[in-house]
Amino acid sequence: MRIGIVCYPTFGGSGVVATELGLELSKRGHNIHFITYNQPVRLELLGNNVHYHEVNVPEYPLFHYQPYELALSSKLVDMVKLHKIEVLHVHYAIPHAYAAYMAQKMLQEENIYVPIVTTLHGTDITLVGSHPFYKPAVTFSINKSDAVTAVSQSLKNDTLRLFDIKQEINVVTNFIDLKKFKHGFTDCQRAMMATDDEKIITHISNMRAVKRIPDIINTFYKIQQEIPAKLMMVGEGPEREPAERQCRALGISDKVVFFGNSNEIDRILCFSDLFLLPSETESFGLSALEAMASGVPVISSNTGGIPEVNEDGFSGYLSDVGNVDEMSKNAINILKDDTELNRFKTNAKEQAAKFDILQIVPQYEAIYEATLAKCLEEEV
Ligand code: GMT
Repeated sequence: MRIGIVCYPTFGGSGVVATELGLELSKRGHNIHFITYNQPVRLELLGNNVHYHEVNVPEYPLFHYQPYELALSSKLVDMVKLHKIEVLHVHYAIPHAYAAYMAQKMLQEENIYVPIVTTLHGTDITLVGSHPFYKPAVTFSINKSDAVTAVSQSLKNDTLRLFDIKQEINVVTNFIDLKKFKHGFTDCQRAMMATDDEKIITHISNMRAVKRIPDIINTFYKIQQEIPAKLMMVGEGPEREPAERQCRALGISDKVVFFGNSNEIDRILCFSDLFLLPSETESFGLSALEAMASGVPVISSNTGGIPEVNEDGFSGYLSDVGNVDEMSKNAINILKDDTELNRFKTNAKEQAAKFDILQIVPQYEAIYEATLAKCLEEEV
């Protein structure tokens, strides 16, 4: 199948999922066309059946806002025609589902029908999409998609609660390429980050308010009072600077490393003992799944789709949003005893195995096939 994938090319989870999906589909013989404004960060290798088409939005001084949706829909029209793309799979509803619908309409004028599969990822529904500024357009473009998927049951429920949806929503969970983690890093170089008696605690995100970065620092502050530890903060975002200030105020700057964005997530997870994800809302928590696949237990909030990923008392612990006391107690319980820590590490791997890419990608293939078949049937 020739599949066009539209996504954000950044370090955010939706872009990572879209890229890993495209790469796996290409290994399964499909022809993949990534159409976005930059080469996706996890897309290192282009080849015979993995292509990248850049969407350019030339600056024009008249425009206060440069019209990306317009440029994207025009590019989609051109790429569908040029490469005979059969399905467009758009990740994150805003503005991708909307732009894809416009492209579909333009192509219909030339008697070409390209079905649209929209995958909802989280904040496109829970934070941004449900804002009155965007809601009519988001509702419209979800309803006009030929197939819709959500990355967790919780996100499906939120979508049905927040929008007037006439479409069926299929839950296709996020996934992990277990092979990569099995044969991942063995040479962690842990000694570069901490002494033998120190535990390593990690957080990875785009450091927006929704991630509750102050809770991470406060949880770590309590942990390090009981157990020698270091905190690895990975990612960039508006909450990074305030977090650095918070560490200085608490006198723990020498125990906290801010990495910025990193393409070496597997190396960092390889030397981590515990992962923190206390988010306000989280449709899935891909970063927690990546941690678990590396054998790192997760201390998280119990919000949104996280309980579908992290099993309380097995792969880690879940607490109410903001309950820093409980999160730090749970963390200390896991970290203080090596037998307990190793049990949680093994469990985390076992839990992650439920989300193996090999189980999930066929679900997307089946959706593409069913959507194409339905469109062909309607044409006849
Ligand atoms: O919030 C992020 O970290 C980025 C955002 C995105 O769309 O890039 O993540 C959302 O999609 C991820 C992939 O499906 C999910 O794992 C995240 O839970 C979700 N974020 C939120 O719901 C806050």
